[in-house]
This record gives sequence, C-alpha cells and structure tokens, in this order.
Amino acid sequence: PQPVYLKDYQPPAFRITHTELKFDLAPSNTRVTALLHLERHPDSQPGLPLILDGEKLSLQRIAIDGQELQEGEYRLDAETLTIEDAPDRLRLETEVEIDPAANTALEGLYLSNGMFCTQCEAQGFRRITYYLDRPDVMATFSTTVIGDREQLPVLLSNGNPVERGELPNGKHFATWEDPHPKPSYLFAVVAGSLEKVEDHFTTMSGREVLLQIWVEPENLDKTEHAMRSLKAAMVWDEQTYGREYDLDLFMIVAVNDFNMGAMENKGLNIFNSAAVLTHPQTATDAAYQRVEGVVGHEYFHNWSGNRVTCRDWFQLSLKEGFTVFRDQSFSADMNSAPVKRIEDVSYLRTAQFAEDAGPTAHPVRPDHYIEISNFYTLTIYEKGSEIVRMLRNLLGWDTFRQGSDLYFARFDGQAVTIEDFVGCMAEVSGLDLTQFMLWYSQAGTPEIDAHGEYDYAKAEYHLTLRQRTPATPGQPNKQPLHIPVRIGLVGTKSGEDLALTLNGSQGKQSLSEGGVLHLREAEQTFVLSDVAEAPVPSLLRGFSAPVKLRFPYGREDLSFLLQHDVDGFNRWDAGQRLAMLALDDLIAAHRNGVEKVMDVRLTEAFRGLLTAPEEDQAVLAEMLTLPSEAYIAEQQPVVDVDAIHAARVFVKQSLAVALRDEFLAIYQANQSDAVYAPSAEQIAQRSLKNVALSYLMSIEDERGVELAQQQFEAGHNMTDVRAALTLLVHSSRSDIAEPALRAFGEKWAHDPLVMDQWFSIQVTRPQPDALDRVKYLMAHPAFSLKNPNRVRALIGAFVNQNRINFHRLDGEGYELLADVVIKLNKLNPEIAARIITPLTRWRRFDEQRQALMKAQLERIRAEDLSPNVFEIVEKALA
Ligand code: DPP
Ligand code: ZN
Repeated sequence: PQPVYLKDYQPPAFRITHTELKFDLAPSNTRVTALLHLERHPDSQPGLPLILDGEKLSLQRIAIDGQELQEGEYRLDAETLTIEDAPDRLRLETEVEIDPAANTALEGLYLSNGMFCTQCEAQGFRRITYYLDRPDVMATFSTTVIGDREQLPVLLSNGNPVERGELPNGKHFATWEDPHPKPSYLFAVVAGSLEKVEDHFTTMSGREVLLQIWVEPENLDKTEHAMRSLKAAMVWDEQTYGREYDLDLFMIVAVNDFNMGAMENKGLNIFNSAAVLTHPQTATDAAYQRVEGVVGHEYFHNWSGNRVTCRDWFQLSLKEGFTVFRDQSFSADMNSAPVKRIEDVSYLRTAQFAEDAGPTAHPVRPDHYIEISNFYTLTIYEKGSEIVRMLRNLLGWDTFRQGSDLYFARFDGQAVTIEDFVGCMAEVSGLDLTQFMLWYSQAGTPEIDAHGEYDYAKAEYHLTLRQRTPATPGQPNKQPLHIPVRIGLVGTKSGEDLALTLNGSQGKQSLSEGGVLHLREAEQTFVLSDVAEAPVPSLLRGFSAPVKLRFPYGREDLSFLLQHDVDGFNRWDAGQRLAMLALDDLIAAHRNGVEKVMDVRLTEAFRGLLTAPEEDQAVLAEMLTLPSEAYIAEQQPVVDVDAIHAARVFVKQSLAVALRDEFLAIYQANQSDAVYAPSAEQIAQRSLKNVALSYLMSIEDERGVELAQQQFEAGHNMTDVRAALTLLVHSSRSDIAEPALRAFGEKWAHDPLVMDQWFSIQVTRPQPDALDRVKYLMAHPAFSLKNPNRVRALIGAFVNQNRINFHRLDGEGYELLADVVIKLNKLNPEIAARIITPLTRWRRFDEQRQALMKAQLERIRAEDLSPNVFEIVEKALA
C-alpha cells in the first residue's frame, strides 16, 4: 500500500452538484443506483479524466446522459472507475450490487442485528457506490430507500422525509431530501424494525425541530438521558457559540455493531448503542457522562464539521479537535468543571502522551498516511482539542468567540483547512500565530524544565522555563513552540495568591488576566516583581498547555499547594505529584529488594483531605485516587510492570490501614437512598463512597467486604453494583467473587452492554488466572469477535487495563493479542489496527519483554495484512 501526502493535494477534476440515490435493500445483494450531476471543477486542469472511487462493488450498468457505456468506454480496477473523455457536464448513472451481509468491516452499508446501517467516514461511501469520495466534493442528496415492509418497516436517510409509499412484492419505499450540500462521508441510511421516542425543540429563532431517537424495541426505556442531553446540547450551542440547528428533524439511531463511538451524519446521527443507551440499572455514572458528551459532540459537529467541513483528511483535527473542545466545555458546564478537566487531562497524559512518545507518533495535522482510519487518534482528537483550548487561553473567551463566529460565517458551506481556522483567530485578535501553527506540524510532547528563584532583597521572583520537544519518527529536530503557561505565585506566609507583575522589555505589566506567560524561546526567564513574600509557584494552571512540566518541588511545597492552591486542577496535580514521589521511592525499593516504607507525609496529606471540610466532593474523590499504573508507567524510563503494581498496591494498602476509620466514615457519610439521578451532586457522592470502599477492600477488611457485598446485593444502581462487584471479583477471595459474578452474569445474560461490563470486570482482575479467563470467555456465547464492543470489553480491557497479566513473562498475553489481531485483520481491519496498540509500545519495556513483543509483531507481519494493520506494524517495527 502507498502513502498519500498532504503536499500532493489537488482540487477534484469534477464536482457533483446533486446526487440521487436509490437503494433496493436485500441482505446479500443490495442494488444501489446512483445518478450524479457532475461538472468540471473550475479550478482543475482541463482534460483530466473522471476518476471515481469504488471498492467491493459489482458494476451492473453505467450510462452517461442516458447513453449506456460499452466496454472500452470506461476502465475498472479494484479501487477506481475511470472515464477518459468525460464531457464538461454530465449525468452519470451507475447501478451496482453490494453484499451488506458479508460486510464484517462495518464500513459502508452493513447489517447489524438484522438492521441495515451505514458508516461512511472516512472512506466508506466508496463501498456503496462509485463516487468522488472526498470531503471537498459537496452535493445535495436525494435518497430513496426500498425494503421489505415487514422486516424493514423504518427507512431513514439524511434530511427531510418527502415521500413514502407501497410497492409490489411486499416492499415499500421512503424518499429523503437533504438540502444542505454535504460530502459523502456524512451520508447515512438506516433500515430496520425500530421504534422511536420523540421530543421537540424550539430554536433561538423560533423554529420547531422534531427530535427522534430510534432504537430496538427492548431499549425504548433507555433513551431518556440521551434526549435530555441532546436538548441541553442544542441550548448550549445557541448560548455559547450562537449556533442554531438547521433542519426540521434531528434523528439519532442506536446500533449494536459500530466501530466508533458515534457518527455525525447530517440530520441522522448513528450511535454505537454503548454511547446512547442508559438506564440506572444498566449504565454507570461514567456511561451517563459519556452519553452526554458524545451526544453533544455529534450534535456540535453540525456546525464544526458539517456546515464547515475539511478540505482533505489531513485536516481531520479541524473538525475533531474543535468539536472535542466544544464537547469538553459542554460537559464541564453540565457537571463539575474541575473534575471534567482532571479526567480529560488524565486521559491525555496517559494515553495521548504515550502515543506521542511511541512509533505511531504523528502531528495533529499529519503530512502523510497509508490508511486514514488509523488516524482517528488521541493526537488528532485530544491533543487537537488542547490546541484549540490554548487558542482560547491566548485570546480570551470573547475574542475566541469572535474568531469562531468569523470562521462559521466566512466558510459556511465550504471545505477548508486548519490555516483558515487559525487565520480567523489571528485576524480577530491581531496576534501573530505563525509560531503557534507549529503545534499542528510537530509531533511529540514538549517538555518544560522550570526553575525558580526568589530574590528577597529585590522582592523579585525569577522563573526560567526551558522547552524541548523530543524527536519523533521522521522528525529528528524540533523548533521551540509558542506555549501559554498560566501561573500563580502562592505566598508561603499568607497561603494566598500574590499579585503578578511581569517585568519585561516593555516595563512592568500586570498579569492579572489569568497570569498567562507566553513562552516562545527555547529558554526564557520571566521576572516577576513586587513579590512581597517567598512564594511557591503554581505552574501550568488548569493544564494550560499539553506539555510535561518539571519543577523541583519538595514534598513540603506539594503539601502546601495541596492545601492552598486556588486552582482546582493544580491542587489535584500537587497531590498526584506527591503520590508520585512516594511511588518512585517504592518502585526503587521493590527493584532493589529492600523493605518498602510508606511516606508518612503522603499519609498525613490524605488524612488532611479526609478530615478537612471539602467544598467540592467530586474533586475530593479525584484527589483520593492514586495515579493509575498506566500513568506511573509513563513517568518511568523503562517500564517495570511488576514494581509499579507492587508499589501502587503498597501505597493503597498503607493508606487503608492508617486511615481505615476515616475511609469508613466517608463511606457512611455518602450512603444515600435517593432515587438515582445522574446529577453532579449524586455522582460526586457515589464516587467518593466507592473510592473509600476501594481502600477498605484493598486490605480485604471484614467490614469492607460486608459493605461491598451489601452494596452489590442492594442493587441500587449500576454504578454502585459495578463498583462493588469489581472489588469483590478483584479480591483474592474466590468465595466472595464467584457467587457475585455468577448472579450478575445470570441476571444480565440478555443485555449485551451489561455483559460487556461483566467481561471487563473479570479480565481486569489482578489474580494470575486472568489470562485463562480471557480465553475461556472468548468462547462464551455472549462474546463475538465480530462485535467491536465485545472485543473492546474483553480483549481491550485485558491488554490495556490488566498490565501485570498482559505483560506476563511467559509471553502468553502477547501471543493472545497477536492471535486476536490476526483474526480481526480479516474480519475488521479498523478494529484490528486499534487493538494492537499495546504491542507497538515494546520499546518501553525490559529486554526480555521487548523480544517477546517483537516476536509477536513479526508473526503478525508475516500474514497477508490489511493496509490498516500493515501501516501500524511497519511503524512499530521500523
Ligand atoms: N467523526 C466521528 C466523531 O468523532 C467519528 N467518526 O464524531
Ligand atoms: Zn467527532
């Protein structure tokens, strides 16, 4: 397979002004008729042939302006249909046959539980019909769907329904028209035996919009939260970004088999059922919050993605980075904002930083790819969002909003680039963002070494920041970036923030506006004057840039910040840094075989947290949570899986022993019989209670076991049940684990999304039988390699969240993953290329593990590989 390069971009030779489609649905032989209204693109070179994309299509008929083409008048290969002498204006008619039932890749048109559905982003549409399948070709669509009246009573597509009727042979049809020109990746068709819930929304200009959520009948009682989230998102986008919905109908469909979380097809969003269905008995608080976030995300795409779309797929972060930033802000406004920030940063710092430090590291705007579906990455999404957030930090909200308004107004209906977006931000602010653009082209996580000195005599604080970005594949040398570093100085006497006066080349300047320093050089010293007392610096507040920042904090400094920092994020981060210092010592002790000794300062800091009144209970729950094994691993030069696990368990148990009564008190204070609601307040209570229980269970305290069992049996809601079941199953006692597991499995055998949780809980247990369980559960009737949610719940959970067992020294964990990748490579290449990730990180481990992991990558490489897996394996072994 050959790479595609950003520098080779050419406008299309033709454009399509209108697309008329007809689907005659049948599981193994669906007929798709397409009538494309084509004309030569004014910017293209004259005389270029018309080359349409098409894969896995069986062409039945082709005609231009009503004239059938004969063999020789067009050329077919596995991926294209070429017409050499196409007129400047033409109507091209094609009829193809496709096989949705055989489509296990879940791209294009496929069957899920008897229901037809589509996934066209990025390049699935070419598996439906011959087309100019690229985002800069935008057309209005008119789509007729024909299907069996009994089997497929519901026939949906984008836009507005315009006609429906009966046909012979037990069939019926529906015709849909989408008046908004759109690229093919936003096309969708759904047909099946579905039922709907409806609601209404009145937009800010007073238009009525009908809202529908379509699900399988047994899931009708699981749509309330998604509908509430949708309405909240519609209001939020009007109030926050001035964006109004633009059709009379907005539909969401829940699908069981889906590669991604959801898809923003115009007017017809298709969702992975896991990202839309909730019920207090089946979904955890985390699932409720995910649904809110994803519903918001897909809805927000209507402007950031659909109305203004990407010129080419290298610009993917133009829509994804901006839309993730929008959904993160929405969730922050709906829930605890500091907790949302903590969660997003934790995810970024573990998963995205690891990606940026590994063999698949790529810029937020890549300059080449082999398989675009490999680039729906944490870098494009999460780091892309951080870049937009930095723009917000640099411009301030009001100016940022002006830039956003300008972007939507200027480029409405167009397919544009990242320069167009950043250009609007530069234009409204007057800022020179040339250096800032490097964030899009340079891969790797920048590292900042900070050093501070307080000069008593001059009452000055000198902060020196040194930045460097490590080399990444294909980019050995990096330039300094423009980095917004938000800071505070906390007075050691007063415990309060000191006023910030920056002493620069233009004289003294008050930094009251959020205290953002603009770091632009490789090394820069900032002089803060009129600093009345010795301060502890609070650096990178709110995580103002996606960097690793080192500062030689002592444990006293960190304890101090944990108590006094007014920045909620940095208070939490001070606690994490303090825990990391203790963990580092214990990891060293474990490796050297010396006795482990708990750091009393960490215990005392926790005691302080547990006993002092805390306003934000949700933040408290986060502060009581130790850094994850994955995060700790990120901080190690060579990952020592066993030492990390042992050190973390030791800290947790030591805290539990020392603070048992305090944890018990927290548990009891947060018990509640209130009717379940996914409210910020209740979620905070539940997480605090369950964190406390996890400490008690870490020492298998008798009272803790009793509480966990009671909580499991009470069955109050899935958050509490799952937390309790996890603790029982992850304990060393099979007498408490097995009965609970069995009861849960029997109770929920009919609900695949709950069974996914049952799978994950078992395969993440730290006990040595975890790998055997994975193998055993792969044969369970509720498991299927063809369903991406099952694969993620069983295999994904094991390889990503059960580090000690996946990295077993006999290599069996690696072999199991390779076996799965080899099978998925044939069934579903997109999922295969994702699930393989942990093997690609082999360079981070000891030599023995490196050899074992590499051997499995080589075994995979010897297979007949899809472009997806090929690209990743080649990079991993390069
Ligand atoms: N564009 C989708 C999303 O991120 C993914 N296909 O919403
Ligand atoms: Zn998206």
